[in-house]
Amino acid sequence: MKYHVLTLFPEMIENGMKTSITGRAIEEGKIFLDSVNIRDYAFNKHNKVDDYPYGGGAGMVMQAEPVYLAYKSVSEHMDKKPKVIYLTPQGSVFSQKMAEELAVEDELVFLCGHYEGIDERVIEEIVTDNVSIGDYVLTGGELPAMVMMDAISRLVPGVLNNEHSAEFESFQDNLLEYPQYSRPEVWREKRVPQVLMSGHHANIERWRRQQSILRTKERRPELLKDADLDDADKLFLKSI
Ligand code: 6GU
Repeated sequence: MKYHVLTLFPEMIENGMKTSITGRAIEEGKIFLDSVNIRDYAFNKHNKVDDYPYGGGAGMVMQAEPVYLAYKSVSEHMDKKPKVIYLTPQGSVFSQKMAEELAVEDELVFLCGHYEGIDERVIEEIVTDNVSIGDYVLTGGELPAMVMMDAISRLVPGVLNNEHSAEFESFQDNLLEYPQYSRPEVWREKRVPQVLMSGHHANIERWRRQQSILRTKERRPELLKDADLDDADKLFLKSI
C-alpha cells in the first residue's frame, strides 16, 4: 500500500505515521508514505497558496492550482486514476467497512484542506471520495487522514504481528471485544474471572462470546441488528 498525502503540513503526517505500528510497517516496506507539501506547488514568488473567498465572508480559501499541481505530481506516475479522498466534515462517515474496501487498493491519495476549505473547482476535478471521521469540526484534514491510514494499514497483510489478530477485533462481527485480563491474578482485591483460569477452552470461548454480546447490548445496542448471531447467541441475548 502506498499513501500520497497532499497537505500544507507534511511534517505532521510524517511525525504521526512514523511511530508505533505504522512506523514499523513503513520501515519494513509493508506500507509507503509520500507526503507532498502543497506549498511546493505555489505559483507565486511568496509561496502563497490561499486567497480571499469570492463573495466575501470569513477566512481564506486554498487556491485550486497548487492543489492541482501537487495532485498531478503524484498521479503522473500512475497507470490508472487513483482514488482521491478529500477529508471533509461534509463527507460520508468513515467506517470499518470503508477501511476494508480501501485496503485492497495499491495506492491512495489523501487531500487535506485547511482554512475555510479548498476552491470547489479543483475538488470537482480530482476528488473521487469525500470522507469525514465523525460529527465534530477539526482544524484540518491531517488528523482524519492519519486516522484513515491507521485503520487501513492494520488490514494490509503483514502489518500486524499476528495475521489473524485483525479478524477477531471489535466490529469484525459487529460485536465489541470481550474484556481482557493479565497478571496478577488479584489486583487491588479484584480477581480475574474464574473461567479464564480454568483452562477449559470451550467454556472460555463461550464466556468471551457472551461478554461481547453483553458489552455490545450495553454500549452500542445499534450494532446488534447487523451482528451475525447464532441460536445460542440469541438465547443468551434474550436472557440478559
Ligand atoms: Cl475529515 N475534516 C475536518 N476538518 N473536520 C472533521 C473531519 C474532517 N471529520 C470530522 N471532523
